[in-house]
Amino acid sequence: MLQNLDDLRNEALKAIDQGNSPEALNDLRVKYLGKNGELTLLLRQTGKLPAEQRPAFGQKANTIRAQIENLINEKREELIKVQQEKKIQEEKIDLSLPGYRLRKGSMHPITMVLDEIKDIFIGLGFSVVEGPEIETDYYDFQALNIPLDHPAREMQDTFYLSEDLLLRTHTSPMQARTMEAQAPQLPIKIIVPGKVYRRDEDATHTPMFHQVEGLLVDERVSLSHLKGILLSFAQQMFGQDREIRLRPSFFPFTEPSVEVDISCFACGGSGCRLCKGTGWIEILGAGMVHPNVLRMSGYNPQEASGLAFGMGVERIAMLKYGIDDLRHLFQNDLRFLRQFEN
Ligand code: 2U9
Repeated sequence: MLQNLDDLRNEALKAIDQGNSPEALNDLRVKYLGKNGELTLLLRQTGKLPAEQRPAFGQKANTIRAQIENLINEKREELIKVQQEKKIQEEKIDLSLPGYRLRKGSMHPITMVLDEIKDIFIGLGFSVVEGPEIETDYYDFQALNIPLDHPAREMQDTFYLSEDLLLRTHTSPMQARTMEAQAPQLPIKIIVPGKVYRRDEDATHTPMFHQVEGLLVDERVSLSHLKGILLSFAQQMFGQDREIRLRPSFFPFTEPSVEVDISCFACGGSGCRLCKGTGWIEILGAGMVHPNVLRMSGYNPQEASGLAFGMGVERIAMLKYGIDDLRHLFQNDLRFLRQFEN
C-alpha cells in the first residue's frame, strides 16, 4: 500500500510536469484528488490495513496530497501567466492609430436665437421670467382685455384641457401674473420667453411655437421708449445699420398697437426678393399696454403706463439664418441641424 502511494506520487508529478495548459492541470486535479480521484480511492482503503500501519499511511497520503495540490497550483499559475503574456504580445496596441472621433452635438437654432434675444434684453436691463404652459382662461384671455365673447379668441383658438384650463396662446399671461403679484410697485421690466400653442397648422404655422414677449411698466413710459428699445434690439439682432418703422395695428391688450418692421438686411432697403420689393421686413408686434389691462392687474393708468412687445422666435430664426421653410425647425433632420454646429 505504501508502495502504491509512492507510485501514484511519481506518476502524478510526471503528469503535472508534462501538463501544458491550465485546463489539463484541472483535469489532473480531478484525476488524483477529486471525489473519485486515485489518491482519494487509495485513502478510502486505509481501513483494510493493520491498525498499526494506518497512521503512517494516512500521514504519507496527506503529505502527497498537499504536494500534488501545491504543484498543480504553481504550474497552473505559471501557465496562465505565459498565456497572458502571449496574448499581450499578439494583441499589441498600436498607439499611433487615430481614436474614434466623438461627434459634438449642437444647439437647436431656436435655442440659439432664444439665447441671443435674451442676452440683448438682459443688456437693456430686462429680467427673464418664465411661466406655466397650462393657463387659466382668465390669465390667457380675460386679464388681457379679451373677454369671454371677444372675436380675438378666434384668432387665438387653442387646446382646452377643461372649460377653464388651456394651453397658453401667448406668454402674456405671465406678464399679467407678474403685474398682479407686484402691483402697485414700479417698475416692471421683464421678458417672458417660452412655448405657446394655437390651433393652427399650415406652411407658416405650427400648433406649438416660441415667443418672447416684453413688458415695461413705470411712470411716464411712452411710445418713444418703445421705439428706442426695439431699435436697439433690431440693430443688435440684424446689424447696426438697421432702421425700424412702426405701422398702426390692433391688439386687444395694447392701445395704440403697432407692427414693427426693420429695414431689409439683404438689400439695405432698396427692395429685393426677401423684402418683396418693399425694403421692409416685419419682425414683431408691440404697443402701449391697454389701460384696462393695467387696471385689472392692480395699476392705476393715471399713475403708471406700460409698453409691451411680442415676437415669434421661429420667424426671427428663419430671417436670421435664411431658413426657407418653418418645418425644417421641427423635423430633426441632421442634414439641417448640422449646419448649426460650431
Ligand atoms: C401684457 C400686456 C401686453 C404683448 C404683445 C404683441 C404685441 C404681438 C405677436 C408677435 C408675433 C405674437 O408670436 S406672435 O404671433 N405679438 O404682436 N405682443 S404686444 O403685449 C402684452 C403682453 C402682456 C400684460
